[in-house]
Amino acid sequence: MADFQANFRWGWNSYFDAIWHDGAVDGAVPARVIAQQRGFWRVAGGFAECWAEASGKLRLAADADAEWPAVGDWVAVEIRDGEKSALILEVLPRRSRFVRKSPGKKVEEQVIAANVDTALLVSALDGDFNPRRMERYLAQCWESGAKPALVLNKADACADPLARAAEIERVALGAPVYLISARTGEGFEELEKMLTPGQTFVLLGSSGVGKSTVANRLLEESRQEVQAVREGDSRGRHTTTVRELFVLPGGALLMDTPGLREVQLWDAEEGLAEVFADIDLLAAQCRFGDCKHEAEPGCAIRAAVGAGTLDQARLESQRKLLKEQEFLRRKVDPEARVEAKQRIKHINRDMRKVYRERNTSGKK
Ligand SMILES: Nc1nc2c(ncn2[C@@H]2O[C@H](COP(=O)(O)OP(=O)(O)OP(=O)(O)O)[C@@H](O)[C@H]2O)c(=O)[nH]1
Ligand SMILES: [Mg+2]
Ligand SMILES: [Zn+2]
Repeated sequence: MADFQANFRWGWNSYFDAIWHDGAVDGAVPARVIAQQRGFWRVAGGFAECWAEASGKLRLAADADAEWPAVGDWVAVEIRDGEKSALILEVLPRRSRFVRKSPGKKVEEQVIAANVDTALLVSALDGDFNPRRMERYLAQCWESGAKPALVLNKADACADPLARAAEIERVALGAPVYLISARTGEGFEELEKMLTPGQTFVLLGSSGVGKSTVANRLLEESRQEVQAVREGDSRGRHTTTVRELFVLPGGALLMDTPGLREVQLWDAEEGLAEVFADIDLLAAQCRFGDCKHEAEPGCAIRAAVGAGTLDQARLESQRKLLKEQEFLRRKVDPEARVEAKQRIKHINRDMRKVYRERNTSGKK
């Protein structure tokens, strides 16, 4: 019998409880993957924590990258050597998953964070601020099944942080925006209110935006290494190299991640539709159904750009991202793509519904 009480500390909930009872593996206990290193996974649960290996059966079954355990996954493990090591038997179905293109030439997806409830999409208000990049993160987030929260860090290093926040609000379309400084602690009270115990959060963003500094402040200790950004362009130095899941003093779970080099959108068709919902709504008002928003009369999009209610850059950003999607689609095996999509689809829909309801009821 698994020690569920101890698992709640690691984010166990009724969703996984139901799955566990449906197909419980004999003699196995649930565990959460909290770190990963070359063929080993650090797992935590009712038995404290230890390093685990993949069972022979899992090795055989996991032919695609995305089927291997990822940080944040709940797995069924067999405990060995008096809780000194474990064997991972299977990966429980994921509630949400952040994917990216596998490194290298292979066109395959790789899971970078699993079972995240809310993604903290971090950007910094120093030299490297870029709302267009935020759109990519948002698309990826909507596609993952996690909710987004936009975090603007380094408020102390910016002459007009409120103007920047207003700029991001236009991209956020209702997702909460937090203005903070991990250096001074400004804005952390608000941020911490959102970090509900038992919920899983991931810090995502480019290198140098201060993800690990935020993590350290939330952990109330210097657990993660931090390094100064480059002088010229405020870019980071890729200080954090592994993904790791921590329990915060308040009971929420937080994953720090290495800075993303470039967000390669992976199959984010639905995510993109969410991110640019404002543009699609406008397009529905164009006189012609097949309006290209170029020189057609009665174009609602051009009118909005002219009136200053829609940023031209945002419009271009949408086009660029859609083109990228089209490119990927042509490269990926269509059958694998459909299968992967169906697995995540219903989860996505439910999450968005919850999110919308919350949004309209005025809560963050
Ligand atoms: N002025 C200012 N500097 C900050 C703030 N937060 C972080 N920094 C600095 O930004 C630099 C990068 O911080 P990190 O926490 O290492 O950034 P990171 O996002 O974890 O970077 P990677 O691990 O490379 O992805 C460090 O010099 C931090 O001290 C802040 O709120 N204000
Ligand atoms: Mg870091
Ligand atoms: Zn138009």
